Amino acid sequence: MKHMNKPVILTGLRANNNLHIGNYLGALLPIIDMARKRAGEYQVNLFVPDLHSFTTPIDHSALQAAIMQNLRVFVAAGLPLDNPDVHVYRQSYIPSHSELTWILDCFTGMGEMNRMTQFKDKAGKSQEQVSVGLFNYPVLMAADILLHRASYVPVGEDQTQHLEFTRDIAERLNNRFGELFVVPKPVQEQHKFFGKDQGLRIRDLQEPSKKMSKSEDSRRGIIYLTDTPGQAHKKIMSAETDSLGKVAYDAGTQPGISNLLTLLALISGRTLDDVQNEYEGRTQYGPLKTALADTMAEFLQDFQDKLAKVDEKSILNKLSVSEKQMNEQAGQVLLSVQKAVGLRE
Ligand code: AQP
Repeated sequence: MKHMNKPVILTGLRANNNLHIGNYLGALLPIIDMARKRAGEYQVNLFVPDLHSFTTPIDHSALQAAIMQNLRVFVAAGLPLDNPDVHVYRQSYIPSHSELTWILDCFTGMGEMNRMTQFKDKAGKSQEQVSVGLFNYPVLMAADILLHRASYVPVGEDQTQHLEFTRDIAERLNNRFGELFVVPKPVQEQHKFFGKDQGLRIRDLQEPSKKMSKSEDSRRGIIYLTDTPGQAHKKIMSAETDSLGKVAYDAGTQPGISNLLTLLALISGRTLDDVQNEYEGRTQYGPLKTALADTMAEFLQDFQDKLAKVDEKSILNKLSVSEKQMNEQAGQVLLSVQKAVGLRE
């Protein structure tokens, strides 16, 4: 199979816990929007990075179910499985991901990985078991992107540094060995492509100074896609705000309120400007919370109705086609790298 010539948009979501609204808005919605609206112009790869799933400790007996749940979420969120330009796969079913990671590892400096702030954050949280896998995972992420020649990678703001690293390592090997990799677009260009000014960071509702995160304990601060509409409503109504008593968008001084404005805009499909015009300057926070809580409850009801109707058989069929195609496509890139570094004739 020849390389497909369409630019590739790619993203993945770990199956290590229930997905939350930050995962949905930061990574899933942008790629699914592209898959639905601009089908034909791009190749769209949405995958489950199952090898990434246990960089932090998990219940391994639940991994298979979590992988299938992620795939069902992709479909409920609108991924068009019948589009031949859309590919859905599990990372560990494409062994080239692991092989390229090893090769890239040997061209990556310890210092580079040491600078990754996400590692520092996560290692700080799970002191007891910080694995080499967690330290190394940006390299696996780079392999995920480079093997499929992806130009656009919708991810949340927390992954920006890893994307920069992917560009660096791709350029490093291209400079040394010739044009092996498509270098993903610079981050600002990516934001523009997905219609944003900057990377998205949805914040924890209880601790708005932090990002909403799957592995946080503060379950009251996280809206899971599997929360009942009633649970989500309650969480939003009890979201932490501030005592300034005036609605304004300023993530520095009013992170809680800014988070609610951002969520309302994204969930209702309105622009942030529009939502700001409606709420800024108001002295009560209740109406903003109620509007978001109602909109979120409606969104979750609709999403979960769709999730209940997802047909697993169509997912399994798609996986078997995509995994075969992606093994061929990724295998070609891996072979060119193996030749460049002297592993193959
Ligand atoms: N709060 C967030 N706001 C916007 N985007 C976010 N993402 C994660 N949190 C937010 C994006 O979702 C994708 C999922 O990546 P992942 O499954 O590899 O998980 P992660 O990056 O480790 O983040 P999580 O889901 O919150 O898990 P933990 O608890 O491990 O930190 C990525 O594109 C990410 O940017």
